[in-house]
Amino acid sequence: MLKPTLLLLLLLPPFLALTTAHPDHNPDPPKTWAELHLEQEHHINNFDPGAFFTLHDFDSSGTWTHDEVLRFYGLSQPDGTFSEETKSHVWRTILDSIDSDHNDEVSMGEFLSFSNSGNTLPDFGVCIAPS
Ligand SMILES: [Ca+2]
Ligand SMILES: [Ca+2]
Repeated sequence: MLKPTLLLLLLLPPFLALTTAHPDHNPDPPKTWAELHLEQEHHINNFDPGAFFTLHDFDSSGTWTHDEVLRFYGLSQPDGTFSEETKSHVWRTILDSIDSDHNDEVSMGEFLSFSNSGNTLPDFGVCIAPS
């Protein structure tokens, strides 16, 4: 049987690692674009695909359309910051990877099966939109 002090020593290292870690140092695997987006834009720290979908279905239609996807990627500024080519590339990439029934919209079911297969939304390097 272990003595209490030995037990404490065995438990100590992970505890120390947690408490002494520098706040800016993140030992977790790199976050996905969607996780970062939720944190930075919506202050939500636990990624949930269903919640993510609903949050960005701006008109509550049950699907993501071209405009909604461009909007949450921060590409919908009217000032011409992003070229039509970039926008179309983003939209085609999303459709190609998620729109399994090819109706040019992304449904909640399509996004959930995309996420549940271990896929994450691509980072196009165009976000995060300035607040
Ligand atoms: Ca919608
Ligand atoms: Ca679809």
